Amino acid sequence: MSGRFITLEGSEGAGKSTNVDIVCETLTEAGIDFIRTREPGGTPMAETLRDAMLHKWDEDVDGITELLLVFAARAQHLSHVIRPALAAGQWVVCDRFTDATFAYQGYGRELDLNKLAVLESWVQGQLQPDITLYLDVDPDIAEQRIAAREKDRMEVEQRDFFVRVRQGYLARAREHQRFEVINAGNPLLEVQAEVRQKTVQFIRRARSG
Ligand code: Z5A
Repeated sequence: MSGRFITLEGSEGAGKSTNVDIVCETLTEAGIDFIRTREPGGTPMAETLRDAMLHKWDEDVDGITELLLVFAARAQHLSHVIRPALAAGQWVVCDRFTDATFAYQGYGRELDLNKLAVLESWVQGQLQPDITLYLDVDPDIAEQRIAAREKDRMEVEQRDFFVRVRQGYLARAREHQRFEVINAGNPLLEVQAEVRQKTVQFIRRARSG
């Protein structure tokens, strides 16, 4: 069986970290050889670009700077980690990928979606995730969940920003059949059960096709 590319997406507070664990547990139980990685990041250099992007600078960070940092990190991640793993037949579980760029920089920062699409095609070529588990949650619920933790430069954005981010994800979900939208406003155990079920179904489809 060839490698498969699984991504998880969602706004902060959607429970992404918790549910990436569930996907990985399910793959392990199925005996699948996989790597777990994240964006921005995934290589030492890309992690440095992530730090630069999330750091609370004393100067305003231009939206275009933010966009290019994300794609610079992605180019490095793709060539050093994601493409080699897929070529070796491994599965890749990635915490966020380009759908996050459309949601945060495209819809959140209101940058030109056509320019994002050009960068996407330049950096990734034809490569797209095989399945994207999108954890959808109301921004007000998400805000309550992360209220106690220390916030990075993105997390301190206002509610309107996160409303647009959610609209962006839902627009991507309508456009791409690989999306599985999961109601992450439900209790954690229910969300985890659904993530497990979707992962099992995807493994079955991969094994039969
Ligand atoms: N970013 C970008 O702008 N452009 C891009 O192209 C990419 C990324 C790739 C870092 O991402 C930032 O980069 C992110 C988008 C931007 N910024 N923001 N904002 P990240 O993935 O590292 O950051 P994060 O969204 O903060 O991730 P996280 O911590 O992994 O996510 P989380 O959804 O908050 O997960 P959690 O820690 O599992 O859950 C939060 C809390 O909620 C925790 O206490 C859980 O126990 C609780 N929880 C989770 N699910 C539930 C349910 N169902 N019920 C009740 N409580 C729950």
